[in-house]
Amino acid sequence: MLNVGVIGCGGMGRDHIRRITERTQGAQVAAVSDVFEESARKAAEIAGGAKVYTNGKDLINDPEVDAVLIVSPGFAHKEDLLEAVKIGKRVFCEKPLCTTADDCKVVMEAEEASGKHLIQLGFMRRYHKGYIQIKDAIATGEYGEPLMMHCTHRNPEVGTGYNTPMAVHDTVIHEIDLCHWLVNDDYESVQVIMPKTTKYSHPELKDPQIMLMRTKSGICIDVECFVNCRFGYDINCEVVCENGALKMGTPMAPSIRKNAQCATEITTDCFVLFKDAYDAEIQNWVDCAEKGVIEGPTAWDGYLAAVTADALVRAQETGNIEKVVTVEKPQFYR
Ligand code: ISE
Repeated sequence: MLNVGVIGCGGMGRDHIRRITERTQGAQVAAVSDVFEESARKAAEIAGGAKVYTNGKDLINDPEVDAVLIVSPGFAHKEDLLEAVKIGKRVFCEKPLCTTADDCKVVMEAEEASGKHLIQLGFMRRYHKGYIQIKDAIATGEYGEPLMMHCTHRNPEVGTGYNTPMAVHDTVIHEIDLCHWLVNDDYESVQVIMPKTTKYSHPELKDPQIMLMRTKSGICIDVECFVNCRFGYDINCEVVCENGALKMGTPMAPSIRKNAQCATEITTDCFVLFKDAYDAEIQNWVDCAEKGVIEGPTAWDGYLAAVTADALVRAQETGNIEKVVTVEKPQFYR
């Protein structure tokens, strides 16, 4: 049984605690921590009475904690990641790895120096069946080389605190990770095109946006990001290859005929659409602990996502094509 310590007991933290307690095989939540003690106590109850900490460092160093799950706000990740790596503890960290590319690099270098693969990053879409089917189909070689990708990332609405850069950091960050993983390539440059803004937006948010990314081998990716689309949480992906186009299947939902209409429901909630993916990523992380490996997204993926996101935010401001400049991918992550 893997004893997991969870740092961060907000909504997402409680969701992971519930998942591990109710659905994950071979793991249990042994300790939780939150700067707000009351939040930690409430979360500990979900796990049937886990130990309570108000400091991530103490939880990480608890000898009864085998592995750590970091679900605190992004700005707090670096310190806990470095502490876990220092003592050789496995850690699952929700996105982002850190809030700046420089901090991501520091964490990546610390992991490399430890000589052990310890960090998995929470880009759960890699565990979604529809994307796995596309990746497997590309790998057969039957469709030739991927040339282009068309993606949409639509949210029904966002709060008034959501601004233009958040379309990159909060939303398209998923496609940044997913697209390079699907085609096994890294990014070379990005650009952002701003269409007419919807009346449902506000002065701090340009919505929709079209984000363009070019990979090193020349694959061109367009992502329509539209976070006030009003009609649903609508995620689509098509990879156009030399001998065929692979479009992700729509979620399994009945098509209902009524009132002279034929309709299929679109969910409005990302946690509903990706529930199975979240379950699968945590199960995979737990299963891999026994083998001492990381199969999911790594600290390199977190670093690449941060550098690419920075370039996209620059492109939002300049309207130019912006280069994605990373350090060379270390042998350790190849
Ligand atoms: C949120 O953080 C997510 O992860 C959702 O997948 C995304 O659609 C939403 O825009 C983000 O705010």
